[in-house]
Amino acid sequence: LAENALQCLHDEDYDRPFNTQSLNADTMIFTGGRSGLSLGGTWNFCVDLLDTGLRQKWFAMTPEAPEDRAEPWDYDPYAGETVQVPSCWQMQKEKWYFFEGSAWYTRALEAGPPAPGTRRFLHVGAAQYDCKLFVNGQFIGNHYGGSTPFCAELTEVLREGRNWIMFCVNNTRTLDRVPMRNTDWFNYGGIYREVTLYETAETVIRDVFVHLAPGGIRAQVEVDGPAAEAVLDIPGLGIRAAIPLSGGKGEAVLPADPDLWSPDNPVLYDLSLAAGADRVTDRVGFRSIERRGTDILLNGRPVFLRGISVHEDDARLGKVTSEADIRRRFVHAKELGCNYLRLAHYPHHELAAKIADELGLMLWEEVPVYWAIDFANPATRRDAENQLRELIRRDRNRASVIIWSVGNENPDTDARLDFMKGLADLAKAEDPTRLTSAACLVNHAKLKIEDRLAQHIDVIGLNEYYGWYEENFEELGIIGRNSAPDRPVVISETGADGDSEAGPARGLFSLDYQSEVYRKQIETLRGLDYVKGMSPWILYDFRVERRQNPFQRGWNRKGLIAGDKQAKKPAFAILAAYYAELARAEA
Ligand code: GCB
Repeated sequence: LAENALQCLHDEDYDRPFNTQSLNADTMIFTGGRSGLSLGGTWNFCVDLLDTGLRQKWFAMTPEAPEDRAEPWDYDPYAGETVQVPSCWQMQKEKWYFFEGSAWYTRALEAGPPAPGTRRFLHVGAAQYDCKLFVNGQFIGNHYGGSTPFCAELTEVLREGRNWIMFCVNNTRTLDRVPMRNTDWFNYGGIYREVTLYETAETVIRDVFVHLAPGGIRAQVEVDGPAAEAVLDIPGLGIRAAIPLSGGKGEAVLPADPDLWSPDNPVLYDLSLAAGADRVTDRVGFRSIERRGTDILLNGRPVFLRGISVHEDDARLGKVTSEADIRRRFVHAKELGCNYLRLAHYPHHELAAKIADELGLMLWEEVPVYWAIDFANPATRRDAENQLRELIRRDRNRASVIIWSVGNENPDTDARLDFMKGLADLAKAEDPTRLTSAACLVNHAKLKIEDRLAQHIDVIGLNEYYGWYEENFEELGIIGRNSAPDRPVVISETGADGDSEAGPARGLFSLDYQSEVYRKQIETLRGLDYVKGMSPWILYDFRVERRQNPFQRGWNRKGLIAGDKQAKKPAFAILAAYYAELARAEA
C-alpha cells in the first residue's frame, strides 16, 4: 500500500492488525514469590484521540535527537509530557479528566545481556481497557479487559543495552466491550496497576492450583519448558511431592489434613513449587464452600454472609489502589461486623484477596458483565470469557474467594441466558471448588424473584432498591412471600443515596432518609429464611460521570462512608448493629 494511501483508510483498517487479543489467560505466568524489576515511575505520555499514533506508526519512531530527524513528526514519544505509572490519567492533569481514547506511554529499559537459559516476561497488573504493547518498534500483542493482569514474553525481543517499551492504552467505551458504553462507575483510563519485568529460568511455572479434595489436597500444575516433574512443598502439612508432568501439565492428590481456613481461623500454609530451575511460592488456605438447599455451607456449617459492596475508587488516585487503601477498607468492613465483601463490579487489585485471606474475610469476585452487554456478539463473549479465566487463574488459590460472579443486572433475554450460562459453566470448569452467582433482578411485574439464569448458578444474587428506585416499600415483603427459590439468595445490593456534605435535612438524598431505608430493609429481609447474606450498596461514595444533581455532584452517594473514606454516615451504625446481632446469634 502506498504510504499516501494510508490517509484514506478507515479507522478500523488501522486498528485491525493490532486487535489480536494475543495477550490473554493462556499467556499468563504464575507470579507468586517472583522478584521482578518494577517499571513503575515516570513515563513519557501523550493522549491521541484520533489514533494518529497507529496511522503514523509512532511506535516505530527511532529516538534520534530532533536535529537529526529527516522527517517532520507530530509527536515525539521520547520527549514532552510525562505521567507516573501506575496512574489514571484523569487524576494526573485536569485537562485529561474527561479524556476518552488512546494514550501512549513510552520509557527506556536498560537490559543486561540475556543470561543463557533465561526468559523474560513483562507483566501488567491492569490497564483500562485495550492495551497494545510495542518493544523497540515491534508490535508484541494486545490485551482486552480493564481489570485483569496480562503477560508478554520478551525473551527474543529485548536486546542488550537500551530498549524502548511503549503502550497504547485505549479506554473508549463501546457497545461491544465488557463492560459496554454505560456503567455506574467512572471510566478511568491508563496503566493503573504495576508493570514488572520478570526473569525466569528456561522452564516457567505458568500455574499452580491447590485445593481441598477427598483424600487430602489436589494440586494441578502447568509448566512451560522441558521439566519432566514439578516438586510441591507445603512444609506445614508435611507435603513434599514430585508431580510428573506430561505435555507441561501434572496433577496429584496428596494426603493431608489441614486446619481449615475460616473468618474465625484464617490459617494459611506456605507453599512452594519448583520445576527445572524455576520456583514460585504462595500462602494458601484450605476450606470448603458448598450450597445445600437454600444454605451456604462453609466447612460443612451454615454461614450467613454479613457483607458490604465496595468499588475500587479513590478521590485522589482514581482506580489506583494501594495496600494501605485495601487494609483501610477491610478495617471499615470489620468495624461494620462483616465476614464478607462483594468486590464490585470487576476484578480488584490482586492484593485484596491476599489480604482478605490473611484477615479472614470472605469475598465475592466478579467480572464486568454489567447491564446490557452485546450478548449475541461472539467477540464480546470471547472477551468476557477471557476476563473470567484471567481472574480465576489469578485468584483461585485464595481461600477468601468463595463466589465467582458472572454478571450484574442483565436483562433476561435468550442471548443473555446463553452467554451467562456459558460463563457460569466456564467458572465451574476452571474451578469446581467455588460457588457461582450473578446479581439478578426482581420481576417487578410479577413481584417475584424470577430469572432464568438462577437454575445455572449456585447463589442467586439479588439487587433490589425498595425505598429508593422502587418507592412502594410494601412490595418487598410481597416479593419475599411470593418467592420460593430452591437455592440461597444473597441481597447483592440495596441502599440509598445520602449526601453528608450538602444533603437536605429530610427526604431523598438526606442522611435521615438513607438510615430509614436501611432500617426498613433490615426489618423486611430478616424474615426471609432463604436470604443467606447481604452486601448493601456500598461502603464508600464513588465517582461517576452520570450522577450530576446538586447532591451527587459527580458522585454516587450511596456510601455508608463519604468519599473521603473517613466520615461515617448514620446508616453505618444501623447496619453494624444488625450484623452484631446476627453474629451474637451465630456464636
Ligand atoms: C445498581 C448497580 C450499581 C449502581 C447502583 C446504584 O443496581 O448494580 O452499579 O451503582 O445500582 O447506585 O444505582
